[in-house]
Amino acid sequence: MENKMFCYQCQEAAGCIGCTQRGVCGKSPAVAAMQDLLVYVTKGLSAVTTRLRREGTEIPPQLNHLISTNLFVTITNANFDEAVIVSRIRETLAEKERMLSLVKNVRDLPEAALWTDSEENYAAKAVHVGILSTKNEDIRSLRDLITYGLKGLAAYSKHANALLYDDPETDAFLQRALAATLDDSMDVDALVSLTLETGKYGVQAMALLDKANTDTYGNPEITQVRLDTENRPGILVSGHDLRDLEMLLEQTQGTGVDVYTHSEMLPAHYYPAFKKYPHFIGNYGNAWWSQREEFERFHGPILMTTNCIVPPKDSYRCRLYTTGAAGYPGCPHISGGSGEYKDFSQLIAHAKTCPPPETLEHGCITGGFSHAQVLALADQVIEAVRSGAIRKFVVMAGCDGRAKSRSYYTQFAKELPSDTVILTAGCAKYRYNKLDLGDINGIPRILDAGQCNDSYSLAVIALKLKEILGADDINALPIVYNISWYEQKAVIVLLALLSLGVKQIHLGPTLPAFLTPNVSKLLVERFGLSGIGTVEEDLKSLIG
Ligand code: FSO
Ligand code: SF4
Repeated sequence: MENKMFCYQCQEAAGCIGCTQRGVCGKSPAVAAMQDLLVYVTKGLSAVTTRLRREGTEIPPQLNHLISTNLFVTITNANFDEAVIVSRIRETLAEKERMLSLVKNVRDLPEAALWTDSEENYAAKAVHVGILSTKNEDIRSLRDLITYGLKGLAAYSKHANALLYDDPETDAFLQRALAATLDDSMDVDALVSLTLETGKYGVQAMALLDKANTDTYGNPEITQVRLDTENRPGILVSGHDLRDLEMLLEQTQGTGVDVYTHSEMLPAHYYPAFKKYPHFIGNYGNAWWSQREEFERFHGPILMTTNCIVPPKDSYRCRLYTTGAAGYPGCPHISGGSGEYKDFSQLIAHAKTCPPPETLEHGCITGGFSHAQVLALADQVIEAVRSGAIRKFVVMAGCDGRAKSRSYYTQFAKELPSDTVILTAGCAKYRYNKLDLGDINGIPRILDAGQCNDSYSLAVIALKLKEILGADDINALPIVYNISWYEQKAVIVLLALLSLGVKQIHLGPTLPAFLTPNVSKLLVERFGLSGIGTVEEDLKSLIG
């Protein structure tokens, strides 16, 4: 087995260049190779489905789901289980062969659409289909920017699919764009257009998920979430999948087992539908990267519904369960596809044998400021803007991460002038959501809209403000953007904002390693995208 790897898809890529030995995330070269091959065969299948659509053949929803889930599996910190990835490659190749037999004209299909082989040759093939197989650096950079944006888009589609919401138009785009990254006739200009189109469909995917979540669970509302614990055994739910949480809450009712959220699951508390469960206690811990200490002290089973998994310590490895696109070798996986019932009885029985969680914190945090809630307060908000009580909104959405340099965001939040309000979404919030920044005429200075996909809510709020204030340009609003990123869902959020015309976004703590100087220059010139500087410099340039 070839032991080299190259991965640069997340913000923690080694040396801001790429991981070549073992991922900073813990990904092994063997898993990296199988992820590369899974992306390759998924692109091949997408080239086939795209050709079939052109020929008038309908693509079944299960195939769209297979493609989205494949991409989700390869997102940073989602799935470390080589056997699972290999079985997905096998299934994808089988589906691809079946679909290929329906194609009337196979001329000019890319090699990935035609390749198939047996499992013993996967490793040898993977060596030739990784990131570095595209030789021109700028083309590679744009292909990867699109591919990573599509991974984020696929993740959001999969969550919507879990609630039985589908958008065949977005699926068709995703597959067409994946196929286009194999197309050598796509030059820099064509790939730049496709990048923006990816952002446009990113907005559409986030809108679909917003609709799925709010139709199913109601509109998030202002909520105080407990940070302490009860004296009963508990299950901790992490990741982003609300449907998984719902099934677990149903099944734990009356069992004496409590349920707590972790990291990106915190916003579940804001939905009316989850408030009816008295055993849904509160939020435990912080952003994904501090899980090794926090999971140890939780004492009960932990359910990872998506990323971000950190390779577990032995002390709690047997308590870590995965489901959906998430996976970790040796940790039990709860099966069940979109729309299927998942049986969590194993976790519940396990929880009953565990001591209650150790309390990490006391008090509450407030959240639930999604678009419907903010629009319900529109009069109050507009009055505060018109009177000058609110000078600026600062969008600080995105992800958190391990890097020490991310203390910048805590400092930035602390030093923002008292007439500014932070709009946040995603796990980035944990850098400042427990600070007491007070309020402006009753409007809290930190408004948490929800998970990273709820950045869509922030865009809806911006567009509504534009309408009410009669601004002719989204960039004329008193809103500035200081976004932090980590993995590929943040890439689709960024592309979505660019496609909505947002300019002068600050992105940190470092710019993506997959942007070449030429592609960075292009983003700077066209969109005014920039990295971060010191807190003082950025306060000056963003707030004035
Ligand atoms: Fe964070 Fe992880 Fe939501 Fe990401 S928990 S880093 S952008 O998966 O998806 O914000
Ligand atoms: Fe490295 Fe990030 Fe890739 Fe993991 S996902 S191997 S940390 S670049």
